[in-house]
Amino acid sequence: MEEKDNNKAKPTSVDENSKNKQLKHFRSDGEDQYMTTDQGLRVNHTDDSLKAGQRGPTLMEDFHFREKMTHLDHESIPERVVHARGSGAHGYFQPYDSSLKEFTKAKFLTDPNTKTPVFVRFSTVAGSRGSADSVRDARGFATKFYTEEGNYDLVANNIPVFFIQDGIKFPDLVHAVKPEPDNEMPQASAAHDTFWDFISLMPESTHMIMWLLSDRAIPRSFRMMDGFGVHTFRFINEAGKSTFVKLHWRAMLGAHSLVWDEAQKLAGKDPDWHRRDLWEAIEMGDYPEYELSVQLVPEEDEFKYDFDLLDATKIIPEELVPLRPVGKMVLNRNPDNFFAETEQVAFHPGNLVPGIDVTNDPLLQGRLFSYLDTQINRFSSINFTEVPINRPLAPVHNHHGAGFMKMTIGKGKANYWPNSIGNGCPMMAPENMGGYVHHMEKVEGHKIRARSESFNDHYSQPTMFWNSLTEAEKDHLVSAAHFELGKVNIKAIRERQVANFYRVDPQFAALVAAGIGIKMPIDQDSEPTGNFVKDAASQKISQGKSVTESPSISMDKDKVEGSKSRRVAILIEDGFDYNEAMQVKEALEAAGVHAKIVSKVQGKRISSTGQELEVDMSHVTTGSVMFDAVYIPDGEKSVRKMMGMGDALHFVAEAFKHCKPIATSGFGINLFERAFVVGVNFADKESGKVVSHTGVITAGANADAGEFATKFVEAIKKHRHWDREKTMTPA
Ligand code: HDE
Repeated sequence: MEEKDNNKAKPTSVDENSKNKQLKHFRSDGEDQYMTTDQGLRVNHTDDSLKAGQRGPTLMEDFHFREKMTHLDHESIPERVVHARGSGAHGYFQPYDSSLKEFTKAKFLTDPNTKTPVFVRFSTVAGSRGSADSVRDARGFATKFYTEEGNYDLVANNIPVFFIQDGIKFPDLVHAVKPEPDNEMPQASAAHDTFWDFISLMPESTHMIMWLLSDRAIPRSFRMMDGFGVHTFRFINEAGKSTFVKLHWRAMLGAHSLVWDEAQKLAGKDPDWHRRDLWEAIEMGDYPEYELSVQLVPEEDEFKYDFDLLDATKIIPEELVPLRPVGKMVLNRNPDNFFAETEQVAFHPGNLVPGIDVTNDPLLQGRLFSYLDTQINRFSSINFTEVPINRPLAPVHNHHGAGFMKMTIGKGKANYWPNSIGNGCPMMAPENMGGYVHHMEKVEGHKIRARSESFNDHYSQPTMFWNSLTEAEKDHLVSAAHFELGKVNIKAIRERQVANFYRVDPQFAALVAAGIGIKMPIDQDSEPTGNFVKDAASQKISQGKSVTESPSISMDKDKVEGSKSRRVAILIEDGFDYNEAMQVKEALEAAGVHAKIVSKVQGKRISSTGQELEVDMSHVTTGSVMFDAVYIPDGEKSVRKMMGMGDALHFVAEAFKHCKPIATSGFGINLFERAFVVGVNFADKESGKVVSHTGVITAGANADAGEFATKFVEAIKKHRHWDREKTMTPA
């Protein structure tokens, strides 16, 4: 067929607002409008059904009642089989420069003048739609880029490796981690027998398990976690040259975590913790930002490493291939409607644009089938791509047929290719007109159901992971293992997992064993399961490059410090020191910190000098776990009241236990003492000194409030003060 060159065939131009403008056509807010039926008929009465007599039965002919009720009855769709619990936001992505052109022809990655609209959905993996946000789990971090060349989806997680190496094991993994089939327990938790039974029989999961037991699996906020494409993909440049690539999001606020005790309490105090944090941050203008960076590996280096680039249980340590920054994503708009946008958004790692292609990673290959398939289950229709949030900005023309809820009205007779009746349209796009051409790769081999031996080393990288952590991070990981395996009833499973950990590091295994009733030494004879095959690739890989430690793995060593958008509770009762409280509050706000006044009950509190201050939250509605730091202003009467108040003492003791910055001055130091703030140097109560020790800031009654506030902000910037864990007595 002859190609047609007309204006319609030109690529759409996309800017930051393009998706918003497209969505505008679908929005309806009902403001100043009459209520109508779905047929547009104005409704005159919606409080009573149509009856045969005032006390008579409802009539079948009440079309308004039937329509209203039927809608409610059909208001749900199947939740995602995994990643059911999620939260979304709109924003844009912009590359820093065009330097990536050398490697990829993807325009949205190489044109610094284009802000490509994005929609991001963050999620947990195991829990149902209504489960708590703060559970221990990997987090999904899926981004849809509405590029001028079509939608590109980067469907990532906040952990750079995965449990399994081949997609065919995914159903087993998901069954094992989900609530057990007989009693549907536990919800949103991997701490149960079936999960650890499977994991302990799957040595390839060991690396992911190390990450899952680490603080990465309990992020402080979606805004404070990194994202990883996990698989090795390919970039393709204009000349058709391929380069292997790993894609990473780095949170500009740094990656920070909760502590486990806090995470569990948050699940009760505020199950929407991450969702609320994301929503409020965007509403307040604290837009979450992430830097996209890549690790590039030339094709010639495919076999240079001692792991296989196609094995999704391995990272490429940054020490071997450094991160190269590409651009920045900003999330600046909350959705208008959760269901229409966040629930209906449908991602697929196979949504690619020219310049990006997949590899033979067998996990990725499995995903390429699953995502489209699962959307058809969720939407009961192949036409989910026409739902506003999923529509590309690039025009869509093809001969796809009908199906449930077809929105587009295809014109003309020719719904097949080739055709002459429709002038050969829509036509094929040559590569230089944006037509997607798959990278040509030579593939040869026996048809075989097996795993390459180059995937066979399950322990070197978990050992590297362990070696890379700080002492505090190691402690947290061991405690996490005590919790997760402590909930496993069958001792043989616990033993088997300890045996796996022994291969990672004998000392680590011993620390875990000591907390879960397993005696060391354990039997070391069991061989990893799996069906491994030696192939050419594995022969070459065994000579490769590796590192035994990768500091960038550690959140603590790689810490980005900052106070912006942190939350501080200011605890007061009547008689607080107004001047000091206001000075500190202003200093906090100047540092981008959000301060909330917390008191026993809501209403106004009166200071020692007669000023009134409105309370934001009462003790029953909040808790220390909902804040990053706590401050108690001086004021003898206020402090004395709190010293006799369990809620206030618990607030301070718990924040201290969770290694958060806590600050007080003058008489407030008495409160700290009563709240068992121990192992810490305090300022002399009557002095003019400020003392900052392990994130506990105390000031004498005559100290300078400015200096006090500055030291407090410095401590907040550090996030958590893990050094405190060694000295304190738990509250
Ligand atoms: Fe997914 N995954 N996955 N996954 N995944 C889904 O698709 C699947 C994997 C990820 O916010 C499902 O629409 C298979 C790795 C995210 O809507 C499903 C395999 C990574 C989301 C599915 C994997 C992910 C999903 C469920 C192994 C990180 C949420 C609902 C072969 C790189 C997207 C849906 C959203 C969702 C399949 C492994 C990330 C069933 C078969 C590795 C962020 O299709």
